[in-house]
Amino acid sequence: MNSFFHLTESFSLISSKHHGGKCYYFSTNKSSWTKSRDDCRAKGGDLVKIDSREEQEFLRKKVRRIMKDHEDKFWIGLTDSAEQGRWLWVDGSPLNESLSYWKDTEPDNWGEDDCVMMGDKGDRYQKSWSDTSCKVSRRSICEKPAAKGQNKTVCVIFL
Ligand SMILES: [Ca+2]
Ligand SMILES: [Ca+2]
Repeated sequence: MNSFFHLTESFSLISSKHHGGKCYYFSTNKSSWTKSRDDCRAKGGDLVKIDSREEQEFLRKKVRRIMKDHEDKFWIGLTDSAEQGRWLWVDGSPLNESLSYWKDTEPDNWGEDDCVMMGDKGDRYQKSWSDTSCKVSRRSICEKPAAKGQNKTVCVIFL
């Protein structure tokens, strides 16, 4: 795939003055959290930041469909590597507690887990995040704002 975003399903883009559209790339290869982030940035995006319940639901359902097995989870752009327990998104903003979707026993910092992955094949509920070692190779979700004229993208507008 040469293009950043390849078409895996179609979404209708609806213009809105107040909400920007977002495009996502779900990687097929697996890398560490840092390498995954570098790869997203090299493509003009970054690891995904989840800003709303709608976005969490969209991503959770999408990931559940494309996970190959229960361990096939995806990196998102959230880490506490700078300071234990202080969760920051890749843009430097702190995690909003009301928009946190940790699984029930997470985050547990087990083995000094500092990076966040999402995905649960069997989960019918909203919570799907876990902290885990940043060094493990996983698939990842890149995000960038929707641009005009992008046709072959996985883009969605949250109204
Ligand atoms: Ca940690
Ligand atoms: Ca954990």
